[in-house]
Amino acid sequence: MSAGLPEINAALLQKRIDELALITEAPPPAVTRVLFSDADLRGRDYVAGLCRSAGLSLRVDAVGNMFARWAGSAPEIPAVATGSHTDAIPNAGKYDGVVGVLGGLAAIEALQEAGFQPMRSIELVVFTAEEPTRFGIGCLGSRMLAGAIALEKIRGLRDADNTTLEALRGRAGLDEALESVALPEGFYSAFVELHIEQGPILEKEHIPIGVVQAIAGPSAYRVRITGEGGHAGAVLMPWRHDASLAAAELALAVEKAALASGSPDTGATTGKWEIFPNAINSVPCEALLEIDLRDTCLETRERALTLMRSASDEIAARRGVKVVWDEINADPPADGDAKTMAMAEDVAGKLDLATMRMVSRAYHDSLFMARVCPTTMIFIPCRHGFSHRPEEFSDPAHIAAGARVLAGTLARLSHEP
Ligand code: HGY
Ligand code: MN
Ligand code: MN
Repeated sequence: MSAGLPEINAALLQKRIDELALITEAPPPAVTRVLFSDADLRGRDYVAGLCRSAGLSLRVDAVGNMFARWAGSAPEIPAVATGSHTDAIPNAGKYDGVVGVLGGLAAIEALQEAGFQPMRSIELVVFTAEEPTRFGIGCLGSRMLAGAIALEKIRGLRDADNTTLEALRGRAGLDEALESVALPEGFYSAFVELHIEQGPILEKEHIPIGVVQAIAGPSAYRVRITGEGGHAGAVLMPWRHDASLAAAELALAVEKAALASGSPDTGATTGKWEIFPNAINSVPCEALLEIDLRDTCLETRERALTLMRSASDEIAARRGVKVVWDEINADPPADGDAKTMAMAEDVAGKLDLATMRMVSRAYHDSLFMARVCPTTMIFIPCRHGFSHRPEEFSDPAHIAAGARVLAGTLARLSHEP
């Protein structure tokens, strides 16, 4: 073990990433595993099987978060946790989330094989629904673990087919009370998540390890625009109240507001559009938009939102349409824990791996785990920064290096008093 740190079985880790990628609703190389879909459930089973073979004890909570624990010599004190997610948005890649789950397992197995004996137990967490695809809200599982969402809001969640979370989790055989999900105070002593950067910086700088000092705070809004429909020929242009054109103007205003926020970290996307009746010869009477707005700074995020809302009011008045905004979620940013960041940097240094401190503009389960315990993330490069697309790629050597730094960090944290 050079630098006293175990080697990762990089080939086995890559093989598992490739195997999990074939459990998908979409034709490979795309990966799609939406919460509680057949692929999502099979993906969870695949990971659970690997965890059992590694001798970890498994627990699944009422909303599907999965916990695989390696008992330490002091099982009664708070454990150290790592993990990420295996769900994937439509037409995604095979590394987002998966690197943190399978890389976390590989780190535990490497420590086991090296004869390491943890004092604090080490627990791998597979968070349910990090992606917002099913219900429009991200980090559902980690949000609930942190007690960061009201249970009546959870019970009110419905997907596009009007299916409730309750019905879906019941079908997945999860019938414990939702009240049992939130973790008790002090349940974990620290959390470290391994993840691809989902941006181009590490690759550009030729740096193999990023240590995340801040995670952008996400917010999401559902906007319903109601105009007047009618015949595409008979309704003359000056008489129209076309909901889709109001939506188009609003989407451009969303982009303009993000660019005018005063912060380079403001990101705004109108990623979901539905037009009704969506017929070529009918003036659209309704438009439903979902807007994703995020920033590392709450103040500039709020500034962008204020600009969007005033543009929305102006468009509604000028076009004679009704615009209703519903907030889906609005979460504060999170900071990386200084001690845990320094520990990960020290481990990387012992492995002669250069590091850089980073901001994550993608959100992660770490955003909510930071409310539960000291948290940081370890980033690895991904090619051209591509993510949330089938071309997503991370070099097996980078994945193994990230898992090795994670193994060393978990080992240190497990012996922290
Ligand atoms: O959208 C995000 O930042 C994450 O990938 N769910
Ligand atoms: Mn993602
Ligand atoms: Mn992710």
